[in-house]
Amino acid sequence: MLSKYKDSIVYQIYPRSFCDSDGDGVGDIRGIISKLDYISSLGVDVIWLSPVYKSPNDDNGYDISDYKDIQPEFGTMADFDELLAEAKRREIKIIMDLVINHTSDEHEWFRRAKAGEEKYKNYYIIKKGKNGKLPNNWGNFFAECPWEPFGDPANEEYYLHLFSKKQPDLNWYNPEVYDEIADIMRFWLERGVAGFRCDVINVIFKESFADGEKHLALTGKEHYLSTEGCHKILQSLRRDVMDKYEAFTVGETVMVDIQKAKDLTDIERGELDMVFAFEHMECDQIGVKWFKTRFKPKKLMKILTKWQTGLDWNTCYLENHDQPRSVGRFVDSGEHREAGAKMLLGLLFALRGTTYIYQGQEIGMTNGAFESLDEIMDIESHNVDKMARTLGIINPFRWHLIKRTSRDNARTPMQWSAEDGAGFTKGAPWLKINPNYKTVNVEKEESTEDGILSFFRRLTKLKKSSDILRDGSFTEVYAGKNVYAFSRELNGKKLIAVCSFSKKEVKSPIDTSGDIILSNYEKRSAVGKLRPYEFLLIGDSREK
Ligand code: ISL
Repeated sequence: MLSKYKDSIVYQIYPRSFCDSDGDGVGDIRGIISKLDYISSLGVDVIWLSPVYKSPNDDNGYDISDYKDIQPEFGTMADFDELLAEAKRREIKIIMDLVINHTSDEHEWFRRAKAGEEKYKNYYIIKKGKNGKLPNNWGNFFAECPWEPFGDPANEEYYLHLFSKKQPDLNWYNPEVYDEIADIMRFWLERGVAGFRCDVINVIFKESFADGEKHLALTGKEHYLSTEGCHKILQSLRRDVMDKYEAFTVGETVMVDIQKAKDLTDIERGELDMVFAFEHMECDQIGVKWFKTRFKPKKLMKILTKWQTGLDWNTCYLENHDQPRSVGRFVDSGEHREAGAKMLLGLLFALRGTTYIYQGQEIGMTNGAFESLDEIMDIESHNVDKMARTLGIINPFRWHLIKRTSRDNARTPMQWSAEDGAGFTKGAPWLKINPNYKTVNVEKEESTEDGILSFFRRLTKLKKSSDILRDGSFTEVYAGKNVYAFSRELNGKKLIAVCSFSKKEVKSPIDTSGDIILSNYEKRSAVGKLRPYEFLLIGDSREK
């Protein structure tokens, strides 16, 4: 299965922030259609669409109230069908986000459960408290208690929500839940969707509801991370649904190690095509993701090498809608933004695996320029603020923590041009546009021959045409304080990627004298030197 999508380059769209066609300040499907030529010009061939289903929007669409309908702000089912058809015309496939750990509390199933229908109560995880105590001591992903009273408090019943209160977890012990979800998947595959990015898929099956070992966050996780029950469900979904449509699946798998990732993608077992692992995204955190530490490039290199050598096929990504932007996080967003953004893109494409790009990454967009919590919409950030308050963390520190980690950093509207509204909207944007849109935007990049965008296009072309980049093995050549170098090798031919993470010129620890296949600087550097954030892809002349 893997081979079919292995060579794809995937572009993630966060519909709310991509392009607003009707001036209501919210991106929509017609906006996406209007940008398909642009997307096609990037050289990508799959779009991963974050949720567009009907939703009360507590978690921007990851709380679904109707899996078979489109969020009215985003358009209609007819718009969606047109998007599929127009994408197909350009040979672009679309994968949807499949959120099946939980629904919205406004989904009909949950409403009927609340109204007392036993059938639907059994769709969710509802447990009795014990003598005024909660059913267990678990934690939750959004920094709150995962148990919320279900119905009359006197009954001492609680429903489980690993995310927000408005995202009750589904009961995957119930075969009817399985049938409903399989039916929803068929519904979209029949329409022409190519597959799914499966949201937090490795937490769906809770093996036990016993108290968990105490952790700083997510106490109880050992009872639901990548359980045997989850493997079984994935195998059945593949057999009953996915294989029938030759559909593609990439799982968002939180806290997986290499062995778990191998199990989840093992061809014999037949579960997922590939997984998003998070270890490299955790290289600049202490314990939980809201507590950041100084970024040390060597730590990132170590994790990348570990996964490149440990797992045969990785998903290569540095950004998505849940993570701060890579520019500003792994490289400086100031003077050397352009060189840094290009180096990170070069690194991504040179790694072995399927490349995933998040909207705006191709022009080096930076973190949101938020000034206070009032400007942040993300529910997770607001919950973290509450939690930090209860821990007695005072304000300049709370804001510092949220400003750096908020998911809204990556959700600011796409910067298309320097005109008002950044070419994203003619109305009032739902989230503050980064004021740097005047200088960081697609239109400007299009008019610059050697900008980030043209570098990106060269990379997609190269990745598609180079067998070594697509299939070659990975070997680390050097991983120092600021310089990462690795080779890709196939049939005796070799390419070496050199990435400098330093904003100053440094001595090159490795020989860079071979043929330069691609670089983020116009001219060759002086022998033995690497300029700020220099990226080099070198062909080994001895192998030629
Ligand atoms: O901590 C994380 C990874 O280690 C998270 O960023 C994690 O990816 C996330 O909490 C799970 O994300 C997904 O499910 C959420 C939704 O809010 C996110 O946007 C989605 O990507 C609940 O559906």
